[in-house]
Amino acid sequence: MPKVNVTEVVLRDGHQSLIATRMRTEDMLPICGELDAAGYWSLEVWGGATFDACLRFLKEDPWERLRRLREALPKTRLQMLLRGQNLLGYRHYSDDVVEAFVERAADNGIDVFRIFDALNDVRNLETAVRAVKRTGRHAQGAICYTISPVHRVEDFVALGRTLEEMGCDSIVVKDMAGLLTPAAAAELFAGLSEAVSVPLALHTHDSAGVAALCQLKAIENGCTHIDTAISAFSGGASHPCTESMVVALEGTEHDTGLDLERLQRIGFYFREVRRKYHQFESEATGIDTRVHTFQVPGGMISNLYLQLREQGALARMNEVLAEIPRVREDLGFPPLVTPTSQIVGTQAVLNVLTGERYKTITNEVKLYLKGHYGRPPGPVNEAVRRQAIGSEEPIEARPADLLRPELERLREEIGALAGCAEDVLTFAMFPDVGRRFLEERQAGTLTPEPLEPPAAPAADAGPQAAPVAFKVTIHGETYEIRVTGSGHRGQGSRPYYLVVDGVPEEVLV
Ligand code: PYR
Repeated sequence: MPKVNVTEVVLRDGHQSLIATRMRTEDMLPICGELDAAGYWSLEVWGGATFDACLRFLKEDPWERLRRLREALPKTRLQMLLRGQNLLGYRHYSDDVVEAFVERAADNGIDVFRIFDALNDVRNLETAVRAVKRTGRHAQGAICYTISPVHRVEDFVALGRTLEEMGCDSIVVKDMAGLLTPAAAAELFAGLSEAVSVPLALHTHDSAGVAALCQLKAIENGCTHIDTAISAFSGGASHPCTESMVVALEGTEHDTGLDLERLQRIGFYFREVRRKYHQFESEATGIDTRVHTFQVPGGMISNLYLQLREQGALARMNEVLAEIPRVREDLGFPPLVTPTSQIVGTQAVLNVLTGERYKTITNEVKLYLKGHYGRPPGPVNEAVRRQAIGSEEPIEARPADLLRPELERLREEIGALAGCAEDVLTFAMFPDVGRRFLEERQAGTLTPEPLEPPAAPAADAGPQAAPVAFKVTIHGETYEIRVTGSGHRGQGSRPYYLVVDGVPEEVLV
């Protein structure tokens, strides 16, 4: 038995973090034979943003994707990321929708449900965990890791104990922003492994470039399951590299037991796949330690970048980054993950662009302050709360207790467009996008967003194919280079005249 079990995330979080969740099923299926034979503990293949991206951009039925992956991956556990009572959407759904969703996901092929709540409010996990246990599948409870004056190691350890008491089969530390440091990982896992007896996993992003070090320290302190992404989709906003972790642990008491050569073949396959999606490459692909300055996850920085660019306000980026921790503090230090990252990020943008903090307050911030997302981790700013919701008292109840069963109404509303229970759930989670998808499917007009022609692989460039524009990274700095002179590759030391950041330079090749 391998001492450290590996969950491969390339088919979910790897491409969600690096190419805006755009990988199509057609690029997953050809490599499934190798993935299935690799001996992974599980493959994360579904959930998170993949469901939305399938409907909105790829025009694929996410349920059909799951069934096809299940068929192509008969031996390996299939895993999904579930946003607790938010399922795969951005608001709370009623319990009957959560129960039906879990039941259908299990029936279509999910073995392991990783369940988190952005506020670590366990009341938002209860229904999903119970529903998973009813199906007999593996319920993995998540601790959303963050740093703040109200998040102490002992609180995370206590949360771990609660998750175990709720019946979770394992517990994952979900470091979605890549905020862990090796020392913090060691302390946290030492505490958790003393407090609970279920297996412990670590999911961390490499935004600051220290994720592999964190995994090693976690493993040395009782973590037995790690999430990694195959090389082509690893690093930066994504995860530690699978092959590297296998090499690092090989021959030690923590050996993963995975076959490196097979992983290398898988890595090369995905290298080619990634080229196809070059138009979606995130701004936050590389290492960015600003996550430790602003506690802003890499994916959120790239979203903000796009939002501000669209509004011609890119120059305000640093002000927005500085505003995010202030809004977060006003809201009682929520961990930044879906949906709180969107709630805090949008309010921070408004606070900066309107020129006055909280002049305009989003509906989501109002709902948050009314308690409809759950209990904030720390005290909220009373003045902001008054400004947002006046004298209204926040609710004390579990938010979903205020929601009436809605499945029957949704079934009636979508009517004949839904061919099965799965279609009703698609509509339940995404009323607009889901309905449009079902209508287009019925009309036979589903058309995926177009892909730009692939970037030519280096091997395709023949000896005469001198590039006219390319990027060069020197000591970590990337230069846009345009060739302005003449010359042919392979002709000894003829000079190329390059423009490096606007300055022509002569280089010998
Ligand atoms: C998601 O909710 O999609 C994350 O990856 C956290």
